[in-house]
Amino acid sequence: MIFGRKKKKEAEEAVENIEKTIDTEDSSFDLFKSSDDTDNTAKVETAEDVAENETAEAEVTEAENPDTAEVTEEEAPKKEGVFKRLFKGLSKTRNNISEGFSSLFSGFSELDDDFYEELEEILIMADIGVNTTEDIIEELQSRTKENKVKTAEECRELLKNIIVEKMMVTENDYAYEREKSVVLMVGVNGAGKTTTVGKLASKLKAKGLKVTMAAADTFRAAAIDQLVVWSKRAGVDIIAGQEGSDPASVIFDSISSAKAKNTDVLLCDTAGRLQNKSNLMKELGKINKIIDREYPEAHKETLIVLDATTGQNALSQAREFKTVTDISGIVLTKLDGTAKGGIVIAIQAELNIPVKYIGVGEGIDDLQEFDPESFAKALFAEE
Ligand SMILES: Nc1nc2c(ncn2[C@@H]2O[C@H](COP(=O)(O)OP(=O)(O)OP(=O)(O)O)[C@@H](O)[C@H]2O)c(=O)[nH]1
Ligand SMILES: [Mg+2]
Repeated sequence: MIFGRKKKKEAEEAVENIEKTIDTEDSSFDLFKSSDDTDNTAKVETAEDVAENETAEAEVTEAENPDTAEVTEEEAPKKEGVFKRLFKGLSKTRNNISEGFSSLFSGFSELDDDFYEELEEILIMADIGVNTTEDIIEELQSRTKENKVKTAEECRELLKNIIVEKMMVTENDYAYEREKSVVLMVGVNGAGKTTTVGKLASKLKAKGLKVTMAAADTFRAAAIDQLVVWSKRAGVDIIAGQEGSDPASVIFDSISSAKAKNTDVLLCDTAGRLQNKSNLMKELGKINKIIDREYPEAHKETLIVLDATTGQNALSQAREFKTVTDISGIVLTKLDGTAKGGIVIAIQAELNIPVKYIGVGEGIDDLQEFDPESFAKALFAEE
């Protein structure tokens, strides 16, 4: 334990001050309602309650966890190349989309209306979305004209290029890795936030960065435990409070710890579900204010974690979050579990936010920086 009662008091006061400035009005955030929303009401408490709880920050380090090596070894997946993992992770989407592509490109001898109609159907079936599909088709029609392309087979490369151009991530989108930074993981429950914090911690550590996790989902004890397990797997430090403690004070303490230990990246897990949407938004607001005030020099990155298997619903979740917090990037998880991986294309084209990471499995190595070229290559079944 590194924080004494004096520090605790400081955190409580900081959080209290922030709370006073936050509007408590309810907003229309229906995505967060769930059938058991009322079950856990008593568990979330305010900053004042934290003192009574005597929140104990647990700092779990590699040294304190002798079983770290064991966990890593046991769960170490077979090392595979990044592209191979992506290729495998996209197999459901590829089966869906590329069989259509094959018959389209080999079945049509000329680029007539039927060709474009069939292409449109394939793209929409893969969840690329109506607007993005229309854009792609229009662009393809104009480029085939421009390049005097007459056969369907020649069209393939043009289509691939257009799809790659729709995806907007650049090297600059990972600039946070080169600065002292705070990464906030947000999203609805079950999207994959905690898992992504774990995978990302491991990835950043492998790049030689010093990472600390903040367990700011204090809503359920299981959420804290889950992140502690990931911290062991990734071999990084974690700052956690007890169940029911104030998430903003966990963030406050994590920032103090990150500064003291010269941490490069502070990765913050947040709750996906509270009693209701307004609590969740209020909590995010408090967390944001604490970061802005206590660590203004840090590069702030807010990643929204979206479950690709929820398809177009993921898009509306992102839109809702966008209304309450700045989002700098998207993490699209569970691409391995869907045949509609085309959502990757739709989501960035429609939201104008880059997909920075994709999840292609549950293992620690199953998070990838999003690479449009490799994605298109895997989609068009080229190995
Ligand atoms: N197949 C697959 N499963 C994933 C991926 N990412 C996360 N999951 C699984 O999705 C489930 C939910 O993930 P969590 O990380 O607990 O989700 P969360 O957003 O933290 O959820 P809450 O804490 O309830 O808000 C877990 O069983 C994960 O293993 C992925 O890329 N592929
Ligand atoms: Mg979680």
